[in-house]
Amino acid sequence: MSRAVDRFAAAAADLGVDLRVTRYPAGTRTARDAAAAVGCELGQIVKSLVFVAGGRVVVALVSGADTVDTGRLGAAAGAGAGDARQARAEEVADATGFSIGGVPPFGHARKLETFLDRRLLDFEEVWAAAGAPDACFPIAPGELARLAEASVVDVAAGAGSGPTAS
Ligand code: 5CA
Repeated sequence: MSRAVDRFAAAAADLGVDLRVTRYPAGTRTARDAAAAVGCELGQIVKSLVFVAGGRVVVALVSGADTVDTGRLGAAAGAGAGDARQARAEEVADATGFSIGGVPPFGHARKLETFLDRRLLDFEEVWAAAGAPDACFPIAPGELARLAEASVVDVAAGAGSGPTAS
């Protein structure tokens, strides 16, 4: 588990950033766990969710308070609306190199197209997983978008002016 955090820290260092990773013995596997451990709002936790859209693996970074509208994500990824589904656990591990609960927002085993939901920009600081289900780091959302080379889009259910979630 520490190895995964080291791998993520090395990936961040390769990008020229020195992130402040904190380990939480109580665990940060879910967004709720992470918010409780960090002591921040649920909305400030970044969920790094992996999807398969139009046959490609993509990453959606969304607030812990939100869910992804797969129709919007599919459209953002240029797949047919509705042609996006959440990746299975083994697909997540294969594409990112990390296990569910610890998947970081960047620094993946393969370069994956990444979308950051605009709602995250409402916060000054957000917290994301750092490779393991007990490790998180704080970051300004704009900096997160830059490091993840993410497109800023409205993919949260109910967000923005996209099609209504069914
Ligand atoms: N460490 C926390 C906060 S940073 C974290 O990683 N949260 S998360 O939301 O990004 O990761 C958990 C997510 O993994 C869940 O929201 C859920 O969408 C997804 N997930 C959980 N179990 C499975 C599974 N068996 N297969 C695919 N996805 C899963």
